[in-house]
Amino acid sequence: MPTAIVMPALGLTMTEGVVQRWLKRVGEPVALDEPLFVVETDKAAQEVLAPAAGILREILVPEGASATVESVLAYLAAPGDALAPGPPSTAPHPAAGAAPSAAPPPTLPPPTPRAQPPVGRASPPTVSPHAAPVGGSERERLCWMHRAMLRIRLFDEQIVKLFAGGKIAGALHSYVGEEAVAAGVCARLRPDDYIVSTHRGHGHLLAKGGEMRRMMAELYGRVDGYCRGKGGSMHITDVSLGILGANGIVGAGLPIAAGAGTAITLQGGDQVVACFFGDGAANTGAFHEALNLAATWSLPVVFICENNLYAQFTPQSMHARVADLFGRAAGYGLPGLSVDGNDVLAVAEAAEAAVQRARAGAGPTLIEAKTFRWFGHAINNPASNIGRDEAEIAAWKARDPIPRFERRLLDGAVATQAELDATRAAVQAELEEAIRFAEASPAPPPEEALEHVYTDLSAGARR
Ligand SMILES: Cc1ncc(C[n+]2csc(CCOP(=O)(O)OP(=O)(O)O)c2C)c(N)n1
Ligand SMILES: [Mg+2]
Repeated sequence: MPTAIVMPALGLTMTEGVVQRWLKRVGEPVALDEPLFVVETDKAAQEVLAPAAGILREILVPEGASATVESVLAYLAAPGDALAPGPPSTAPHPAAGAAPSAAPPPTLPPPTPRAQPPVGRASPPTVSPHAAPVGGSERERLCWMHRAMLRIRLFDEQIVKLFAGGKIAGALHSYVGEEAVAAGVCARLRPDDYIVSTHRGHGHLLAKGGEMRRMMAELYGRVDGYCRGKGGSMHITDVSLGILGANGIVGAGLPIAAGAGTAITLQGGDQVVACFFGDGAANTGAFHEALNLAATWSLPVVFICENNLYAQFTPQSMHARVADLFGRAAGYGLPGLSVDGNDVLAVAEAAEAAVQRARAGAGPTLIEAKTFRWFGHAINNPASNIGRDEAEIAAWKARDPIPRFERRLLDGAVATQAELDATRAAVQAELEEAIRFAEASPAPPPEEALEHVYTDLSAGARR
């Protein structure tokens, strides 16, 4: 059976696009996920990947012509089928004419396995050199996790010093101690998967493949920052990396993750949304609504509760009757589990199963990662360090996820001490370059202050 290649929807508002260029000629072999053609919309030009391997058999829409979303542009013949005579089947693509409606339906169709990427799937967003390797060897993946944790740790320790030295200002919530959660989860995500983050957003961003230099420039409030210096760590966003935003409103990320999961489902995509939030957020109404919706509609979301035992200054025993928050999943009919959030391998293993489940259309999972933050709630609020239990902090520092993992890498002969040292030195060099980059970047002009507040969805909105 030939595979129909259709015009993909590259955005929620896209109705048609122009085939700017075919990257293969009729008769040429095409590999799965190989760039096949370039689509131009009113916003950008984007490569589209082949949804299957085969031979490009027929092009129906020539270069320069436009076509509506979901209309058939070409056919790919299966490799063994390539020379079979006769026209390809003219049966419409299953999704043709079934463009998603603007409002979500009351119920979504039952989950369908998503092992095959949808026809016409757009190419993934930017693939960062810092993102977790897709494929590759197990050693590569383990070394990536080590490097990812070090990038977060060194960056975070540095920004605490920069804040103390008056170089950066504003709200600053340290993620030191919790690195294994971001690194373990992001180790199992693809570049085109999404994350939704919290007020400790810089750690998640770095783990998803963000650049230190642009994150640093953001904290310096400079134009080369991810949000042109106007977001800080608490609102950091880069959609091209799949980072749908950090959020200063506790719990507010969960419905955004459910919304993104709904969009993926309606568009027939196979991406997954990883939603990070804290133990405090697990007490908000948004947590319960999002879990219920995601379970009911089998949305491709992995909920990761970073249980660092405190919500701001309040210990968990004072804000919840239960010690294990993952048990709340049962109330909504999704699997819940708890992992040692200071063990990056345990986190990655739990994430792997949850991501696979979500990608296969089987629905969401709640992972509770028990961990601890070494600093008080907010660096900009020194009072948040007062009255902390020093013995408790020392006990958690003894379980520091980074030396623990380094020991495992050494014991398992995955890396030598010299290699671990080299990684640390490379991360340190990246950090120093990031500071130079941020300090050289100009401040945004004052007249930009009200720009980028709204999207341009309506004509009257300010861009
Ligand atoms: C809706 C809302 N309520 C209260 C706050 C004030 N606040 C900021 S962080 C925080 C605690 C969050 O705790 P948790 O979810 O456990 O995240 P953690 O800081 O431990 O990472 C609170 C109450 C807020 N930002 N938003
Ligand atoms: Mg907490």
